[in-house]
Amino acid sequence: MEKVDSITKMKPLIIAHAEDPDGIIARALKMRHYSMTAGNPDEHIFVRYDRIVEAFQEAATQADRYDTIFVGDVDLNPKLVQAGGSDFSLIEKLAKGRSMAWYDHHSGTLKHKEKLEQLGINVIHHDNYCAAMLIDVAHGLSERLLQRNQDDPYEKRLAKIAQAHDYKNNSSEHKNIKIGDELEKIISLANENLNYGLLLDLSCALRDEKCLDEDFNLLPSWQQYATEFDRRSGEAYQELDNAVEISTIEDNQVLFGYCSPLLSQKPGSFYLRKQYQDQADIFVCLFKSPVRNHIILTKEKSSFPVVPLLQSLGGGGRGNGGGFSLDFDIVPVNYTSVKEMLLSRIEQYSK
Ligand SMILES: [Mn+2]
Repeated sequence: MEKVDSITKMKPLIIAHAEDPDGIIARALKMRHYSMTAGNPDEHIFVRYDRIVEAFQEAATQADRYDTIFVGDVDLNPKLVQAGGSDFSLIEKLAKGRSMAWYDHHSGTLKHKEKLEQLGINVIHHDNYCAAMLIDVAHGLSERLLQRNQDDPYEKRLAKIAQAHDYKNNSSEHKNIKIGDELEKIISLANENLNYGLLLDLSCALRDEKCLDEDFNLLPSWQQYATEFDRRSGEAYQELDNAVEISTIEDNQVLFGYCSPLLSQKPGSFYLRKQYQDQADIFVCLFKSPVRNHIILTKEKSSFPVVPLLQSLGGGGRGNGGGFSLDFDIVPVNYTSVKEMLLSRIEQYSK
């Protein structure tokens, strides 16, 4: 037993966002750096925003077996701050007596940077660089300090894919964005039914260079998932189009869509913003069960305070969008009341 424990202690516990390429690539980069060979599920916490507190509680139960914890691409939102009874108590429990680093680009993490640092957490935050890029830069720096100046082109490319995908706009079509879109199809398919095993397999395949070929196209064993997404997504996008409703609040046109969990989180919401950019200013994408985190985006140059609005709902984000969670499923019988609640909140923040 003791021997197993001492081996385990050398590996970090990785807590990273589970719902987009940045979070998955951030995990793969950490796994590569620490030569985490086996895909041991105990070493991995996959964070969905609608289950963020549960994810960090699970991390706290595992934490005794680790002396190092990494958090990647997770917004320290009000729900997470308040988890554990009093403000920061769950985070404090995780950080106590361990080395902990938090790589991120979200507003909530920046807002609480000082508090995290007081708890001994090393916060690596930048508004303009995604978590995977921050991790890649940090790894490059530590390699140089050890005078092992070996830039790894594969890792650099993965970080660039995450970066391009996370900062894409409606009009760009860079190859790295397209690769990110393909990865996102697999990630969305996995999240549709909380398939954390598939997310771990994907992270391991990215670590092992077994997901993409030398031109960074998906290898057949992974392409099959993207193909399945494509086969089913047409109907889901059509269903989303059929549900679109637009309301006027103050000077803003507010669009609502009711979306299949297959298109969680960015595929559905980004589709609405792109498809209806001439008809609305604010885009609310509400998801069907089991997804309980819902996305609100604004137009790219909008001055509407979308992140503060989301934070008032316990959620958060960065730039022109983010999400908030409800502790119940949105179903046809409560859809209208959720919509009314959001419209009144949007009205408050429009003034
Ligand atoms: Mn992310």
